[in-house]
Amino acid sequence: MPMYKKSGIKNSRNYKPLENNLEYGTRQIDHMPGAFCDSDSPYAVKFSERTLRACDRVTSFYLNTCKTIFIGDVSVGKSSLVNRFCRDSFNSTYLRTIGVDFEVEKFLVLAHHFNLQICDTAGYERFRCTSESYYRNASAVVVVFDLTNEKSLRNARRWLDEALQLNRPDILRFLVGTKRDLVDNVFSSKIGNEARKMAIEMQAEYWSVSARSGKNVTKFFQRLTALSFDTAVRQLINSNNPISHPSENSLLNLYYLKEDQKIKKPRKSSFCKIN
Ligand SMILES: Nc1nc2c(ncn2[C@@H]2O[C@H](COP(=O)(O)OP(=O)(O)O)[C@@H](O)[C@H]2O)c(=O)[nH]1
Ligand SMILES: [Mg+2]
Repeated sequence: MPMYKKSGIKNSRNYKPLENNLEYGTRQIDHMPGAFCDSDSPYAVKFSERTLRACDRVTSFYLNTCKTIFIGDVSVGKSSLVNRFCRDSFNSTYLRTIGVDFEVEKFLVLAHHFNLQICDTAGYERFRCTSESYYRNASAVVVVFDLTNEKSLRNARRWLDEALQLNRPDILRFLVGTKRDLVDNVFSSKIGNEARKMAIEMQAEYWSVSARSGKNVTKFFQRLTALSFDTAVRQLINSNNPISHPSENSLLNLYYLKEDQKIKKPRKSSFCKIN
C-alpha cells in the first residue's frame, strides 16, 4: 500500500503518495480504527477535529514517544500478544519474562511520524518493587487477562488500580482478553459479557484477541496507537511552552490551533513546544 503525504494545500485533507517510504504497512494509520465494540467504548470513533486540523496545517511535528504498559497476571499472554504484533510470531512454549521488556514501534499516523514504546512486564511482582519507574508516565495501560481463566479477569481491576497509583487518571485504558482460539463462541460470549461489564467499571475499552491466530491483534494495536497519537497531539496543542525545534526552518506554531482562539498571524514569541 503506498504511503501518503499532505498535498501541500493549506487546510487540505487529501493525501498524495510519498515515494521511497513503502515499508510502513500495518504501521500506517490514515483514519481512526474502530473499537472492538464501538457502543461500549469510552473513546472516540474519530480523530478529534483539533488533531485533524493540526495534522493538516503542520508539515511535521515531533511528539514524545508514548509509553504503553502491558500488565496482568503471569501467563495470560502479554508477551505473546506483543510478539505477535511486533514480530508476527507466536511461540507455544512458555518463556518467562524477566523484569520488563521494551519494544519501540514506529508508526505513520495521518502522515506524521509517531513512536509507541511497549513495556511488557513480568506479572509476578507489584509495581512498588525496583521496576516502579518503568510504569510511570505511561500514556496507555493495557490490562491483559486470559479468556480461559476467570480469575485473571477478576484480578484485572487490581492491576489497573496499581497502574493508576503511578499514572494520571486520564491514562488510556484497555482490557484485553487473550487466547480467543481456545474458547468456543458460547464460552467466549459468556466471559466476554463479564469482561465488558468489568471494562465499563474500569472505564476501559474491551478487546478479545488471539496471539496464536493473530485475530484482532493488528486492529487492537492500530486502535491503541491512533488514540495515543490523538491524545498526544491534543496535549501538544494545549501546552504553552515556547520551545523551538532545533532546526530553524522547522519552527512550528500551533498557537492558532488552540480551540476558541481567533485565527491570527502568530507572533514569533508564541512558538509552542515541539519536542
Ligand atoms: N492458544 C493460545 N496460547 C497462547 C496465546 N497467547 C499466549 N499463549 C500461551 O500462553 C502461555 C503464556 O504466554 P505468555 O505470552 O508468555 O504470557 P505472559 O506471562 O502474560 O507474558 C504460552 O505458553 C503461550 O504460548 C493465544 O492467543 N492462544
Ligand atoms: Mg511475559
